Amino acid sequence: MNVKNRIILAMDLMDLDQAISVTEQVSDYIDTIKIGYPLALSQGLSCFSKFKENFSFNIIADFKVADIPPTNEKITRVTLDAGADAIIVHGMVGDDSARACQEVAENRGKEIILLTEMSHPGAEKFIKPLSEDIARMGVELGITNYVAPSTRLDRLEKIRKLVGDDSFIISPGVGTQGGDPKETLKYADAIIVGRSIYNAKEPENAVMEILDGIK
Ligand code: FNU
Repeated sequence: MNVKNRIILAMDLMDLDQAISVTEQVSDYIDTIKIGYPLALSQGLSCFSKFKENFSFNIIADFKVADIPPTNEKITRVTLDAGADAIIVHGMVGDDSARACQEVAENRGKEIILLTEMSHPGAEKFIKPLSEDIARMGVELGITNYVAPSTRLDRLEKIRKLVGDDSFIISPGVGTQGGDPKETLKYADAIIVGRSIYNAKEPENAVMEILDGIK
């Protein structure tokens, strides 16, 4: 995975025109966008092709796929065939469910990204105690892309150690959730940033400030 300037834009605005307009304002600095349920459920999966038409960006579908293998297979197939280049998959549902997504992606020359530990406070209770095992499972499955939190750097560092330096870690929680871009990039390959960019008065300046900070 290659991410320009190590910043992934989390586009959770729910109006397509607004989402495209904000993305346009930062398109000199960004080439990877993460689209999740807020935009995809409001606008339909066709929003992937709309973004592809407007920008030559890589699209990560943040659908946190977490179902039985046959359902995971269908969700991954329809998402990747709609134009996403990669899909985020929950690790907590086990290796058979993750493998179902992995097979679909591999058949299409696309990628899955395994979610190990989430960034919000509630993740401490159930996901955090499991996240190291989830990372180990990912390594056993040969998965090379991971999501790990920027809000708990000790956990991000631990997950980096488990998945190895050759794996690609993308890290949400930067900015509004409290994570620091530069510190996060000591362990992650790219940061995921949403509200601090798309809610900024001047999204381009917000990106440039982050870029200054991570130099
Ligand atoms: P922002 N996201 C997250 N934490 O925040 N996919 C996770 O553990 C995770 C995510 C997403 O806070 C979240 O849904 F696995 O506005 C949102 O799209 O910068 C983005 O990352 C963070 O947005």
